[in-house]
Amino acid sequence: MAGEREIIKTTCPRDCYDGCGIAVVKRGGRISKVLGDPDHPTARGALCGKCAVAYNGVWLDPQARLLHPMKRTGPKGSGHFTAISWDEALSTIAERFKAIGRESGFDRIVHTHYTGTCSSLAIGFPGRFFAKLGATEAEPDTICNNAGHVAWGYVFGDSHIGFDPRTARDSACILVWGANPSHSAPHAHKHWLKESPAKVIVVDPVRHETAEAADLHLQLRPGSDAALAFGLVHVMKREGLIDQAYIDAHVLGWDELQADIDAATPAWTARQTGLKEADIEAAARLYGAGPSLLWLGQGLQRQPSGGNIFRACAMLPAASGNIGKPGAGFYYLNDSMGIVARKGAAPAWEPPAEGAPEDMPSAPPSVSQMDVPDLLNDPARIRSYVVWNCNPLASNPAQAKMRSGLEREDLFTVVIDCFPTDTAAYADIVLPAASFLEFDDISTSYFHFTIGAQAKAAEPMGESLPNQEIFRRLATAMGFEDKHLHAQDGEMLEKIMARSGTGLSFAELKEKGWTWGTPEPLVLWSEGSFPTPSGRIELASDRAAADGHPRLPTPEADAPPAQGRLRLLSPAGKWLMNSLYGNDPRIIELMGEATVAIHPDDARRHNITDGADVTLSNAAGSLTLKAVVSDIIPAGALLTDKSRWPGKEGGVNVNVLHVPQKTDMGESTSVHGVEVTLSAA
Ligand SMILES: Nc1nc2c(c(=O)[nH]1)N[C@H]1C(S)=C(S)[C@@H](COP(=O)(O)OP(=O)(O)OC[C@H]3O[C@@H](n4cnc5c(=O)[nH]c(N)nc54)[C@H](O)[C@@H]3O)O[C@H]1N2
Ligand SMILES: Nc1nc2c(c(=O)[nH]1)N[C@H]1C(S)=C(S)[C@@H](COP(=O)(O)OP(=O)(O)OC[C@H]3O[C@@H](n4cnc5c(=O)[nH]c(N)nc54)[C@H](O)[C@@H]3O)O[C@H]1N2
Ligand SMILES: [Mo]
Repeated sequence: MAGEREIIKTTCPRDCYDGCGIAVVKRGGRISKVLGDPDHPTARGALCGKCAVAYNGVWLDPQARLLHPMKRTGPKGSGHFTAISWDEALSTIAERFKAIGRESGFDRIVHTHYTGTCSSLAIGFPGRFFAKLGATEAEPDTICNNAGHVAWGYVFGDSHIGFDPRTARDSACILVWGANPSHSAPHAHKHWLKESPAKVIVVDPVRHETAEAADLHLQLRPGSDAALAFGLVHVMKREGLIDQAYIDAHVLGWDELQADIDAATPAWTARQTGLKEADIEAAARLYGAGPSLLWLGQGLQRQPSGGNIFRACAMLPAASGNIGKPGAGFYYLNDSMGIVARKGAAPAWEPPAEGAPEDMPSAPPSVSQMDVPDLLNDPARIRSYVVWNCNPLASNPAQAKMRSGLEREDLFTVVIDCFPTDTAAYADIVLPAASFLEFDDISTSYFHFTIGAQAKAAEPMGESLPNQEIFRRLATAMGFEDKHLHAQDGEMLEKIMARSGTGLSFAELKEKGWTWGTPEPLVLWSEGSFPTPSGRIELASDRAAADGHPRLPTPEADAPPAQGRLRLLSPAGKWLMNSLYGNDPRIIELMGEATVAIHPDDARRHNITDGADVTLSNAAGSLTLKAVVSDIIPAGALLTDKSRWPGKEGGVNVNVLHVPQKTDMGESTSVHGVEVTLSAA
């Protein structure tokens, strides 16, 4: 019926804390507008700026999307392809995989994936295929947050159970440490933080919008966070804000830490961090008095000593007993659905794989994303690179080395994406993925306890298909008949809902659009037992020691960069979602030219004026950006944004400078520890 208006409720599946509800407006059967759902508690009727633009821009634009399977016709990187049928694409891939398996073993097929879309089936189902194949996995979290996971695994036994944000109504203090909600969780910045009665403290080298709006901003030197954590606990102890009863019942290692805590006086901490003693004391008093929430950002652990920093920060809730009471808690990530279902171990995005045979090949060891640039250049270790749900040429470290590896004629590269990314230009075969507007799925937030339906609002564009359908077809092409590789979406969605603890079927969820996982706020960790070997919070960890780490967190701060060098931070920007949206013309306009913020003292020292072109260089590469002279960043540090499309920036983005140095724990990225020299271009 021409012109008839229809609203379809769905959920944003981006890798974002917010997890907004969406209202898709259709007219005459076509999507006319993608809006925030007015009834969704996070979205409140508005998408964030970037999604509002891109979901009504490139996501709806057939010119911008990948529409057909394609094979390469020009040199790698040229972007010359010709459309082929699904049958030809899948049989080409299957033949190459079988030949590689025969000649070298299936572990020479390396697949890399992350959170391009986070809805349950689209992110979880393809793993079944690669497990059956026996391919090597590039460890996904090592590009993002693995140091924090490993560290909090030692301390709390689980890094996927935090606090319920709804409990903030009972908080006196919220400490946001190394996260920038104004960019990475825009709705949490706008509503959650502003509406809670709590005082907000931000610990961040950058005076971002959330820091600007906070009651107290501790603008410390990057990498000095462990020293600050010890300093805060020192003051809490001095002021009688330690909860000895909680420690006696639930904490291991407190006594062993006393010498270091006593030595971390405000004067010492101020020297290590560059902060004022009075600010350190004020923060400790506010946090220690509680009830307090502690949010550790993913930016915080992207440092060479990110694991130690996380273990040091864990002392704050453990020592002050800010755990397991209304308004008190700590948070890194929430596996919202798993927590609600109280089923524990299996992540929510993993649909139950009934029908998986017992005789699956044992998985070859995964490789860290920090080793991928070298790996791609080593024909003995990799013959095929399969990229899905990520864009490594934009996001991975050592961009120049990534590119030279991708140029190898003998590397059979398959890229599955919705858009023709920089990485896709190097593929032998490109497969078009359907967008989240084009198939049913389930999407949760990793902050809020909301569970959302992803509802199909349009047919897949061109010949594109959802990830899960692509991998069912690939299984067929390989001759894999196992039932779990051919499970249908409807059946898997119902199974997820049956486990969800919400009591809803998928059809009911779709009707409502979204639901709270539980009607009332959850007070997490109130039982006081932790899934560690001792059942306590292990500030002292024998497991860490057995893995070659110190038994205890240490109060070290990173040394300031060597003479002439500066530390470059490249966290989440406002207009991109990792590299997503980097091809949207309006977004490109809104972002403007890529800039680097330089403190006035450093600018003077390097003879750089505001607006000048400057070149940043290190062993990995060099990059020219426009200087913004500003004290938004402390002296000794520089600030730019991550993840523009290299092809739109003359061939490189900030990751050309990203040295793949591994974090102290978890073999993860230490991108906020990158050091560069600075000169006028
Ligand atoms: N310098 C610097 N670099 C960084 C970071 C940093 O802080 N600084 N942060 C790092 C972090 S935290 C992360 S998580 C990584 C992220 O890095 P990536 O995982 O590479 O993330 P994206 O760049 O967003 O790439 C996701 C891709 O998935 C595609 N996609 C979207 N939906 C679908 C779908 O349904 N199916 C398929 N097959 N594809 C889809 C998108 O079009 C996009 O090209 O980047 C890291 N890189
Ligand atoms: N708009 C937008 N939103 C996003 C993303 C995006 O690209 N764009 N990416 C998504 C993804 S994949 C992720 S993982 C999250 C990440 O979101 P966040 O958890 O917020 O992490 P980052 O943006 O990497 O960095 C957050 C802050 O860490 C600070 N930081 C850097 N070094 C240090 C340090 O040494 N000490 C302290 N205390 N702070 C430090 C940075 O200055 C920055 O302000 O955001 C998600 N949301
Ligand atoms: Mo991330």
